[in-house]
Amino acid sequence: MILSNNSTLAKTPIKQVPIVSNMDRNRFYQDFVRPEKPVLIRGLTDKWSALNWNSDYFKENEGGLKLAVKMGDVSKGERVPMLTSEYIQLLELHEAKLNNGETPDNPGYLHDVPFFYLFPQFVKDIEPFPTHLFPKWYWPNWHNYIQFFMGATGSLTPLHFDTLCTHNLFFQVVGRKRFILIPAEQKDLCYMEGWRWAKFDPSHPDYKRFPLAKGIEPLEVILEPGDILYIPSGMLHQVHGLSLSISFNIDWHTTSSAWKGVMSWFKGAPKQNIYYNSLCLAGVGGGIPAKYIFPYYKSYLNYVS
Ligand SMILES: O=C(O)CCC(=O)C(=O)O
Ligand SMILES: [Fe+2]
Repeated sequence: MILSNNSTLAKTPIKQVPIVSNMDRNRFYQDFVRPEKPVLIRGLTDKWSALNWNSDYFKENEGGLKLAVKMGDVSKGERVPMLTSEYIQLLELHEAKLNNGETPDNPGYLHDVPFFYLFPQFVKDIEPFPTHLFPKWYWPNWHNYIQFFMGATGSLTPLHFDTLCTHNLFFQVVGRKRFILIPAEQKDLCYMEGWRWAKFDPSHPDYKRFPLAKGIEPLEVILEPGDILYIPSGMLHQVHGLSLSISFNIDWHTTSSAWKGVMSWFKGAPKQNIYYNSLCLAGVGGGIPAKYIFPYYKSYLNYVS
């Protein structure tokens, strides 16, 4: 019997990001940062009390400060101010409706907020923190560089790369997320619109509209609570919330990625990027301590989102 030719047309399974338990500094830089390979790291956050966060705990500790929740497409989006505890309650209600078979309205996405800078009272919940994975320049007040995400099942961040061409360590705290990653060198196959967002959607590929995208080689990974994902500088990523999810990242530079960021001026990066990347280069590469740079860099934490 001749096997149906369809079997040869079946999509090759998407490549998975390697998973390692534990990571020391030398291995991280040698095997992953320098060769720009993504990796999922387990076993470095086991002691975090943040893994048990809930809405009552936020209510007791947030001190009345409201954060901007993005409505609609996060790459554009209007913002609505909300208490963290109010928003998490809204998310819990949303999840209950989904479990009930209803189709609730999109509850918005708390996206890219400098949460631990605004609420240092929560820092103890993410200690001990694996600072050994970061360049030493970031060690004093490491929590100031964190950007925070809280969202519902079905939350989506469309395909993009991080605007300063930073490396990214992404921490999953509550719930699960799926990442699709595309190597930086394949950016031009993704139909970029503006500096960093792509028109191509790797989870619903439309090869008629985007024929060049047939050439991309995506990777995939699902993050569980306590997981850390390393995304190399310039790598594109699309992010799907698979449940109610709380996560955060730190975007950080090495001397070499900060240079790349400064030089991105010649590839069409916005001029503010050159300002922030020059500050990082002066700090990480030039040895100027963070306490002198941070006051100028701080506005990036609101600019990025
Ligand atoms: O978690 C998300 O929805 C987006 C994450 C992201 O784009 C990032 O960490 O750079
Ligand atoms: Fe990103």
